[in-house]
Amino acid sequence: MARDDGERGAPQLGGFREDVLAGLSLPQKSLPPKYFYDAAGSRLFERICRLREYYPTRAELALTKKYIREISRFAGRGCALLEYGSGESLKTRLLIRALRPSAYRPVDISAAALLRALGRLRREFPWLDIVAVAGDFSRPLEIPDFRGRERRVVYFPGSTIGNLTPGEAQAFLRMTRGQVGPRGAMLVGVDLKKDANLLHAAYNDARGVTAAFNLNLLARINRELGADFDLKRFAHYAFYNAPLGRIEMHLVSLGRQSVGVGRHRFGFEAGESIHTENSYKYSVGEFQALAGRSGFRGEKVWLDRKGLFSLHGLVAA
Ligand code: AVJ
Repeated sequence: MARDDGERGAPQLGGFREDVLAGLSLPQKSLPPKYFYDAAGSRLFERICRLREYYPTRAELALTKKYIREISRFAGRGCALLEYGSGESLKTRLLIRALRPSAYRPVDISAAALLRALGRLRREFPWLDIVAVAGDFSRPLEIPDFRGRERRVVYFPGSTIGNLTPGEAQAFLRMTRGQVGPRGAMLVGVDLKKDANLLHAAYNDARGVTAAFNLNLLARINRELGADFDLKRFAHYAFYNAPLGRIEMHLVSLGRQSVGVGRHRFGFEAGESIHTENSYKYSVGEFQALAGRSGFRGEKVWLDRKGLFSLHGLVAA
């Protein structure tokens, strides 16, 4: 299990406190989206996935169901399966049923979400060798018993890769290419470029669940780092930045104010924002080109019926 990022005390390189202090000190204040997923945030994200406006989850599930046989054939039955950002592992259950992997290694930053999923998976697949890894996959992680004789396949669904800049995504794919080796493969879920109004609605739902998810980051900083963010004085703001091909989420200060985080203070002008997330969207060609610069070759791509979401089958080049 990975170390506790919420731990108080001695500064840790890249820990929650250090990342928050560093992010709030930047000219454009920003916070890493991986910190959304404490227990409350993971539950809010699961609610987002059920929203009418949030099409990615449904589209990816639909295409996975529709093409499950082809997807399994691509990955190869009996492979060793590593999953990044497994969360609820909903689509994974379909995949495991069809693929019958020899081993399954779910990795997620939220130990709470991982534990909930783990109980279910163990009950549903008593024959499967599962070791869960709670950790941050933005850095190389030691995965127990992953390098056997079987073909190694990494499953990275949900368009989590959209949180990375294209440069970071390329580095991440390169690292994964090293992990799966020359016979390995990768299945990556990637949200597609589409009408900006549809994108906008998906990140500005009528019920305000996405707003609550975004604001929970400040609540978490209050809870874990002894900060005094007034949640009523920040507002959720999400828009599609077309030139950069990404949704940006921000928390906008509703007035001039100052916020304490431990012994530190941060000033906010009215309208000043904290950039909390990027969610990059790719055309099929754009993503295949990115994979091609990362030691992979795009061999397969599956889309849902409406062409909203893509699942890429990449093989080591
Ligand atoms: C989990 C990163 C894929 O970018 O759509 C959902 C997170 N943020 N609504 C996304 C998210 C706001 C989601 N990812």
